[in-house]
Amino acid sequence: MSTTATKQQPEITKWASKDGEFRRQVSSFRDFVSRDKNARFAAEPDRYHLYISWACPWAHRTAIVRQLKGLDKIIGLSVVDFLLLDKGWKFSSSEETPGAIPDNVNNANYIREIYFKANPDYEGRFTVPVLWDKKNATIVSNESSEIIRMFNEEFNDYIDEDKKSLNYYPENLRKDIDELNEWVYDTVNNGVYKSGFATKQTAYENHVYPLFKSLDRIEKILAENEYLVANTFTEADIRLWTTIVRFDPVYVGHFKCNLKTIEKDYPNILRWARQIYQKAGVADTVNMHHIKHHYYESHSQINPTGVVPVSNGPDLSKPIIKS
Ligand SMILES: N[C@@H](CCC(=O)N[C@@H](CS)C(=O)NCC(=O)O)C(=O)O
Repeated sequence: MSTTATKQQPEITKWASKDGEFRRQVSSFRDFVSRDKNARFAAEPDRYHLYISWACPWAHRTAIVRQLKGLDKIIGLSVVDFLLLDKGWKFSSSEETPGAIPDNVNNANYIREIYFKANPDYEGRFTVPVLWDKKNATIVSNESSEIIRMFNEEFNDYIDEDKKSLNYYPENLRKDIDELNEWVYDTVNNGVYKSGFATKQTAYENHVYPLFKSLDRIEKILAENEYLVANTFTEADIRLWTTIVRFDPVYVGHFKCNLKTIEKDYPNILRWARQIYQKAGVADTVNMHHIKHHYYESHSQINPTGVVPVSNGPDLSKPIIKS
């Protein structure tokens, strides 16, 4: 057994604290890729590699921005198996698990090996996404909200001309985007997890009602606007969207977020979700098999039978009806 395997790590199977509340760990690698050529992590083509899970909503954000900005040509991608079991995220071949992409950079079998390569004393959780720097052989960042900001701007010298002007965090909208991100993160992106992983009734109810209050608030915004902030497609939309895509097929049932559904009760959120799904490249980042099988087969404390429901949620490829 390797030394890394004997380290004390938080148990993957235990999601909630004693009080029944789920608390997400703060990401620990927080460096930034910079367009400045002298920076430690300077932007360069074929230097950085992105590790994701198609199932994970946080990793999904990074896959979307990589695709929209045309960074797929200069930033490599590995995709873990959808099953998250005791040793954490694992790599599989695409024959074993269609949609998986093995690690051809570090040749790891598990994501944890990448964390230990970057820091042999690492004691946190082994989460995706991970942005890896091949030159320094280390992790730049494991925080999706910061990886999408790097992808948005720092690689512009190396991408196609038509993609350079795409800016999902424009200077003049930053304050409004930040403000919206804050409550959407707390009550929606993380709200579904806090509801679903709660192990006490009060903990669950403390999060499920605010979640739907926020969805109602979002529905109102989208009744009058095409996008969340200033009628402009921004990172605020991308960050919320990965949760909405998973909402009906997974969170309604698996996480007990069942006061309403997107398909039946939120026509404007549905219209907006279709609009984003139909942007070039975005549909390629949605792997509903990985999404459903991850949640329903990995969280045995919630779904011990591992049976996966049949519906994929609303058909997002349908023509958009504007109300
Ligand atoms: N703050 C992180 C959160 C990432 C995260 O929690 N990823 C989950 C998957 S959805 C994960 O990898 N969990 C594995 C674990 O906690 O063991 C981000 O936004 O990048």
